[in-house]
Amino acid sequence: MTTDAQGSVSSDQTLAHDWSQHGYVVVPKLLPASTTQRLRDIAEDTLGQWRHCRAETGEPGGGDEATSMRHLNHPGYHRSDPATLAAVLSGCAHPRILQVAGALLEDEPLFRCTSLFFNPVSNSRDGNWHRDSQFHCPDEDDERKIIADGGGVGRSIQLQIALVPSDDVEVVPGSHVRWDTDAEYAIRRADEGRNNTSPDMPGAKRVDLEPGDAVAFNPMGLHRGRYHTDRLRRTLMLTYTSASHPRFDYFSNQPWFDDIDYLAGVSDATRGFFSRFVEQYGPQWRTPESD
Ligand SMILES: O=C(O)CCC(=O)C(=O)O
Ligand SMILES: [Fe+2]
Repeated sequence: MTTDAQGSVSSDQTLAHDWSQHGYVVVPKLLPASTTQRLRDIAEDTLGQWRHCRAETGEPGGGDEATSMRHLNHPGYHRSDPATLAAVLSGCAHPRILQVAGALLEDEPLFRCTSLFFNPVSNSRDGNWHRDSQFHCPDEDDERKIIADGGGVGRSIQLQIALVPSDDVEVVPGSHVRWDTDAEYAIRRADEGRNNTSPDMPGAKRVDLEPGDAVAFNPMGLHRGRYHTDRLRRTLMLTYTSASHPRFDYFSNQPWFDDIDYLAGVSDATRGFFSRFVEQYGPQWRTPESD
């Protein structure tokens, strides 16, 4: 990225253009090598803890086939070294990341959650082609409507940062703003998803990332991951919504932000960024129904 103001503005415009056109953008070298390495070390340690004891439940996080975990910023993973929590939170509020997220959303980015994708220990498999909309609206007509209304463009971004080299994500460029073609539908939804791991998705594009590179994709477009035991995967995913489209659910329900010391180790700018998250969702996680 260029550092002068004008260059930076025009590259952000290109990002925003590509995002609305293709539903995804790759940002090479989004994070410096030292930050990426630090986050990789923390992710490794957090994953080890999660396998043994998931901070949210006190139970083992997942078996050998697991491929993702959420909420790496839960304080339970950082009791022995609070500096690791500050590093994760500072990563989420990294100025360059917020600049990219703001350019894509064309709005103030609101924090949503942290996730880690990793290779399983057993059961290699290619992921299911999907649109995340199919999880929110099992009714196909509702889903069609969301996509026809613009695929939620500008509402949410999933920013995946490779902590080790990765070409595990595939997308179908442009699919975020239109319904499936017959061939796509036959893979994604037909026959109750029997063909949804097909390698023959037309127009599929595999995204190649080096450590510190990122891909942001619109989860309403067609996409999938890959989970092979022999391909090391450590991808940190930071999710943001547009501040005007908040969504309260498992991902944004993070009552630990109310702990008095939770933001103690971070800069004023990082604290300011998360204060908007707490303002938005705190009233909901403080009501008994959100448990
Ligand atoms: O990166 C992956 O493995 C899949 C991610 C995905 O489908 C999602 O976060 O919506
Ligand atoms: Fe997805």
